[in-house]
Amino acid sequence: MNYHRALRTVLPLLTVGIALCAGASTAAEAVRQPVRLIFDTDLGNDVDDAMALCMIHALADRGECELLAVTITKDNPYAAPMADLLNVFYGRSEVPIGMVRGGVTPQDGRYLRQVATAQDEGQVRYPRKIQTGDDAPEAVGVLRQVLAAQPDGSVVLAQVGFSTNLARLLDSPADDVSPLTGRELVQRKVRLLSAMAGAFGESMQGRKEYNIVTDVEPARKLFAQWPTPIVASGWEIGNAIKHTARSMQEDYRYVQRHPLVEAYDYYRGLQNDQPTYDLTSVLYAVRPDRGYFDLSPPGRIVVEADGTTSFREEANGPHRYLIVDPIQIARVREAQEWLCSQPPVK
Ligand SMILES: [Ca+2]
Repeated sequence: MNYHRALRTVLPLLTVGIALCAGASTAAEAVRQPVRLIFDTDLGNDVDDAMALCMIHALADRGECELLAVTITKDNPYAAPMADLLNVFYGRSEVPIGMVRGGVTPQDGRYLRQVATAQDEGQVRYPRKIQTGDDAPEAVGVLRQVLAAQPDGSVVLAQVGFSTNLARLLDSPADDVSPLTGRELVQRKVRLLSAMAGAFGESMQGRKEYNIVTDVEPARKLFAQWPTPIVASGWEIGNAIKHTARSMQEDYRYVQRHPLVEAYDYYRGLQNDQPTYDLTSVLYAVRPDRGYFDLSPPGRIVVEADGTTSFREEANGPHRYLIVDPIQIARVREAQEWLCSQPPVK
């Protein structure tokens, strides 16, 4: 083969190669973009919401996600202050916080008031901007405002409490913030809903999962009408992956007092392991392709009137649920413990 013939043979291959490389690097750039994340939580009913929020801040410090807003479905005056003091602790006091009005579970729970009002020598132990839930704007308005400002198809929502806020968002009409209805806004802006909700698999049949059964009608609406893919982390996932007491005892020594350790101690006790329901939804939302979880086939999750959840396979169905094997359980536990206990960059 003479030189020119060789060149004629090689050049198209080179061109294809360069194009492939360019494509690959564009894809890699896209992967490196932080996940635009909204965290919707019933913070205060269990301590895993607080753990999940700490994990989000660690992932944000690593450039893996951007926390756009925290919206709250627990209607207690100390829930928003708790979210705020964690945001301040991790150097993100600017994150908008939206509060449900007329929501469920108004009771204090075991740690919100204690951590929010803790004092040292007459000074509040964990500074915050929000003194009570009334200081925070209503959640649906916050969701509409934040979503309207984001690029199309870019937002991931992690819902780890009740479906109150997101069901109301679907019903929200066009307003000054956006000419789109809530449903249209979600369809336009949201890429994925990662939800801690339900219980799946044969051994879970008939189980009424807390996030669903505590506010069942919004949950029924959400799973019937939400216009983007949903990946659910069922009760069985977080229950199988226990955060160890040892991590809470040993991994937070970078600071004298840590609001998460205090909350954990009030809620669970530092001698006890803790299921990681909400953490798994956040981990999947930000790192969906790291092999931490397997996914069910596509299908449809249906919430029954009694709060049980069922799943039926359906080609191109919009819903899936997480599955873990023993090796994944160990990997996820380790990742979650490191992320939760990662010192703030601020
Ligand atoms: Ca929760």
